[in-house]
Amino acid sequence: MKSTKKLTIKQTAQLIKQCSSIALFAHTNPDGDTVGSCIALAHGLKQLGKTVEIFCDYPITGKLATFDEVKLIHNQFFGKYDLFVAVDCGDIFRTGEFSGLYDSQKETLTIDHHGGECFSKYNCLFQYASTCQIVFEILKELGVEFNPTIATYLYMGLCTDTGNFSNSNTDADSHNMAGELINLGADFQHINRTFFRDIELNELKLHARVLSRMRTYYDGQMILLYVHQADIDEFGLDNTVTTGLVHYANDVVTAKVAVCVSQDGENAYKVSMRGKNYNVREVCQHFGGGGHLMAAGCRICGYFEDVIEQLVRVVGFTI
Ligand SMILES: [Mn+2]
Repeated sequence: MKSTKKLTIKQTAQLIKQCSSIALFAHTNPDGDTVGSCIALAHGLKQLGKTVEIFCDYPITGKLATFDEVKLIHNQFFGKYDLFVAVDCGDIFRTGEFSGLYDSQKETLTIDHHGGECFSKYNCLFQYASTCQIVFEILKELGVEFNPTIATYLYMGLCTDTGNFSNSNTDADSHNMAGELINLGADFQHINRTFFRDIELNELKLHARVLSRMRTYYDGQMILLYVHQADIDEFGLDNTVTTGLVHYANDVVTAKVAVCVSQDGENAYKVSMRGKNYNVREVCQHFGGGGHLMAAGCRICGYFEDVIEQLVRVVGFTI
């Protein structure tokens, strides 16, 4: 068993100060928080004269790929570093293909907000809404001079991990940090538009189709949307487009349980559920899935109409 240590922000800054070359690892299947945190950190640390490289085992695609600085992120590992940092990773497997490499290093540091285990030698863990909030404090402690680029990438993580300041993890701290970042020149309008408004025409067409055939049960307390593979193929999209569809259903005033069923192979369906004062985890556990009380998922095999019927019946036990 390796010895692990939890660090304060001050201790983390001291550790970083002692290192001249640093490798940052964004998590696999990267999101705005891991990418924003890594890029902001890299900028700040380079300012202090350090050699910094960012690695991610996964290609950066979609909206994240529209940002110039993501070109700084490498897919293949190279070089020698004094410190290896896992950014926004709740466990070592989030470093993906780099987990073996990471685990074999002596000097490792996790910077994360998921409330996970200490898997590095040093662990800077705080239960904030985003890792970017921890990075902001570390950079302040290091005396980094903030510029609009650093502020914009920190805002990217803050804004995406809080669901544009609407998820339950949003608090006064996240709003205060947003204010500070805007004062530092963060381009918050560009971030908001890119992540929360911009949509491809064909994706919107898919949404229109999915919404037009919405099904409702139990006097509108259960709202169900579904996507077939053929719909996705017809519009030339990939399967990531189904993420977020469930919110449409959840936004219906009468909805207690929102369901999005999307095809995931032949006779197999991925089910994403949201609840409003309704335990959707219990429903998903019934089908071998899991998640949070109000946001859960599962995978069900069978013919489409049978899958729907089972879902409606199981929700019927508790609604
Ligand atoms: Mn995060």
